[in-house]
Amino acid sequence: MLSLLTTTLHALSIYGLQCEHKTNPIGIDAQKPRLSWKLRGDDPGLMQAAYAIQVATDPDFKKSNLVWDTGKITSGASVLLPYEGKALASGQRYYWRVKVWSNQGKVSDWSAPAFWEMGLLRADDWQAKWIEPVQVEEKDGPAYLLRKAFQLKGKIARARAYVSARGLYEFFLNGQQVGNQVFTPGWTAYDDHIQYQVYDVTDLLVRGDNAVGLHLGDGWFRGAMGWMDNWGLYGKRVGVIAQIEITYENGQRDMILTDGSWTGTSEGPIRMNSIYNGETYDARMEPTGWSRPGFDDQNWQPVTVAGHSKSNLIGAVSVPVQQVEELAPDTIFRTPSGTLVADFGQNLVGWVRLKVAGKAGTTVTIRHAEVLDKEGEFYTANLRAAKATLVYTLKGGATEVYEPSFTFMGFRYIAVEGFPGELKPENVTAVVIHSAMEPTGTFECSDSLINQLQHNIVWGQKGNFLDVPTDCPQRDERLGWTGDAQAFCRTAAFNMDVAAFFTKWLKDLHADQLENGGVPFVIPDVLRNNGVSAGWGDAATIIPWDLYQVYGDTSLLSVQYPSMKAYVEYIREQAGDALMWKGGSVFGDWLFYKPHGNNHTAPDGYTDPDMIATMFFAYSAHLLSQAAGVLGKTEEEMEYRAVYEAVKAIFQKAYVTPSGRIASDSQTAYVLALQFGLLPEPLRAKAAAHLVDDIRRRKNHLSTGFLGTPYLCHVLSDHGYTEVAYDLLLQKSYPSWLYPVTMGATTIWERWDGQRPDSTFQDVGMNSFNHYAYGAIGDWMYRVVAGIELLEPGYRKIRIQPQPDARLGYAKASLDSPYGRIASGWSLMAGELVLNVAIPPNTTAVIELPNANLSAVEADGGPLLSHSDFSNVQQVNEAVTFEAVPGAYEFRYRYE
Ligand code: RAM
Repeated sequence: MLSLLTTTLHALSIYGLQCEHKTNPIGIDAQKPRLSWKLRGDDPGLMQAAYAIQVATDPDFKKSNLVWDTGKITSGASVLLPYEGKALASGQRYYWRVKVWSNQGKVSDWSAPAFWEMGLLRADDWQAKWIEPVQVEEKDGPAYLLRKAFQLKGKIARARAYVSARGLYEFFLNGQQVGNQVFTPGWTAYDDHIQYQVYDVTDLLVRGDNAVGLHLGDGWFRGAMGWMDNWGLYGKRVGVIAQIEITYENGQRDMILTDGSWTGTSEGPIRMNSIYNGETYDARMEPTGWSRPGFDDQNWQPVTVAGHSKSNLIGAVSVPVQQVEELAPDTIFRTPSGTLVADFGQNLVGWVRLKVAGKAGTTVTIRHAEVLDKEGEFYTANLRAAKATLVYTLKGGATEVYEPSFTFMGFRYIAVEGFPGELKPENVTAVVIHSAMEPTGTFECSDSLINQLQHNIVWGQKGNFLDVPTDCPQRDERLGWTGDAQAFCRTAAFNMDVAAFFTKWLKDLHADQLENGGVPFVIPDVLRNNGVSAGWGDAATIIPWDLYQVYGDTSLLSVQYPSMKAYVEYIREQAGDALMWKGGSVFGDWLFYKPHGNNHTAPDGYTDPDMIATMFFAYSAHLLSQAAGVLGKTEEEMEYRAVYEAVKAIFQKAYVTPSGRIASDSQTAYVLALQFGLLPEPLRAKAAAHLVDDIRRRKNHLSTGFLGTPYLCHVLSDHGYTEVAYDLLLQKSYPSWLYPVTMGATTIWERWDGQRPDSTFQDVGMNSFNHYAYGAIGDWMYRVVAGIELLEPGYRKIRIQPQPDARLGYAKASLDSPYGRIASGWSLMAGELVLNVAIPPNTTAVIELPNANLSAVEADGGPLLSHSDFSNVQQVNEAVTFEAVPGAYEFRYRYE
């Protein structure tokens, strides 16, 4: 009895089963999908000693259904194990489960089964054809409806639909919209690959009469993207492909395919659709029942079959874009000039759901804005040419509910015109839309402004991770700027699980990489200007390396390796024998702080762009060399290390003085040189001191742009200036992170001074209020303030290294890592530091207690020295360091 009880108390179980970074994904193309799981159990020091995996075609896991049965494998591996069983078949669902043995001799039950389902693996699995409705080849035209009625002759056991579009589609069966995704099939480097989605439609089909409908808009495919007139960049015609595969209970199969027998019309309710400009919807034109059987489509026209390739169709890698949350307006009011405005209290991305009742033909217009101006008026000038307007015409009768299909807006405020009757909060709901990444991180501290900053960083991520990491979700841009993405990637990976999101985007990056290896400014590359800029193109090396670090994804590193290498070779070619990348930086340290007006004393934060380019050359060569090392490419590891060393030497010669001063003498110059390891040891402390001098001269203000900002506080804390880093973090006047917070920001701004203290705005040509790049400070808040750092990829080995500051009473953070939740939180009161730490199973940790005296540290209520879970305990200067096994711990000591 007693032993039974002990086993239950200390039960060992498994959770968090994932395949290819996703939970129960459907539509997997990988031939060897990779499997991950996490351990749960309260035995201190819990490690996995062995595992067994079973994969079967049926959840009963009968022997005859098994396609892979590893038996017991002695190994601690639990993250991204490639499937090694029998060949996987198109469209087949595979169930899998895991069992583990612990280092303490326990064995778990089999986990609850998870599954993944294969997509259409071969181009000839696609029997459907691309079809196109009769269409007007014009900008901002109507959306199209396509349909087909069909009969099914038996009871349905299983049905799947595989759907994609050149354009954006909504998919309907028998009058019902299928799935919970929006903006399908997503935005990829369309010339290279287009994603398709897979839907389980078993319950939506019936024996007898059925109908399928597709609603088709322009989206990113045909719509003009960017500020140039590039309408129709990927194709001037939109189209769809759909294949519904049915298995009857008697085992017979049927297929419903897009082909020449479908009909289509442009006479649907969406009269205008455009990502930037919005949507015009005439509800009087809704053809009732258009996706049901029995609908009279005799006025519709036959579609044409198009010969577009099917071999470029890939199962969706990206995280589905979904309606994630909803917000009601805080207030509805009239501006001084009389505009009727609703304020949702949060700058967000998505659209408004309108509920309205009125006479047929009444038109309601909704415009969107991020901010109000100085006079309290609705301000849309910073949207530039984007109209971001919804125009809805009522059909009349009962309450009508409308939300757009093929557009999104970045807004906090809406202006409503033509609303019949009084506009009440229940009439307008903001629907927040983004790639539905799992939240993985939390950060909180005693300072409410910093908490608001963290909130703003997270909302900047929500607003700009809409299938592609975009720069600004409101104006006529919304592009996948590479520099922004590399600056923010590590922070993003704390807040949410971005593994699949960036895996997808890196595939686009590789696809759109220029022939000479250069990486375009934006991915997908709609600018097509062959431009490459240092710090932007380096997304090719930085992001795969970051993802490898954070998720332990070695095969992603190996998939991206050719892209990384091509990029470094591109720079090498540009730099020539001199190894200096002259002219390599188009954007410099973008949006570094420049004082405005005449009454300033501090210089601006300008950094020589050529120097920046050579610094990134060195850094990218260094990352490539490290990647080569991980992948066992020893020769290339040596080769690129030599490149790194050579560029470093050239950099020092050209730009560094013997006193550790760097040409440009800007914060970013010191930050990049130190962060990228470009200075000889004796000059590092000097350079760091110059950096601090500059900050002090500016009265504790930063002056960095997109490239310097992510590393600024890291460099300070790495060189013993954590206090200065806190001075910057806590700074409330601009330029600083908290200044926008004091101005009521609910997201991160594009510019340090987007709105000045007198409420006037920065340059209207470029002033986004939802732009994540400067949110890169989040990484330092997690890694240094709270102290969650990794020592081995995937957080297999963790370092807990908080660096408290007495100006905060407490700070705490958590991260759901590939092995489970890591937590670190401290409080500092009356000179006593209390630190709580959680280390997940199957990892090890090094804990570093700052400012501690070994003999005086208490751990879990007793002396640290006699705690049995720690080893290698040492006093290293002011810190106490030791190794810890998985478990939860509390430390307490005088911190003076
Ligand atoms: C603007 C945006 C974007 C930046 C480029 C260089 O379009 O600020 O974020 O990356 O410029």
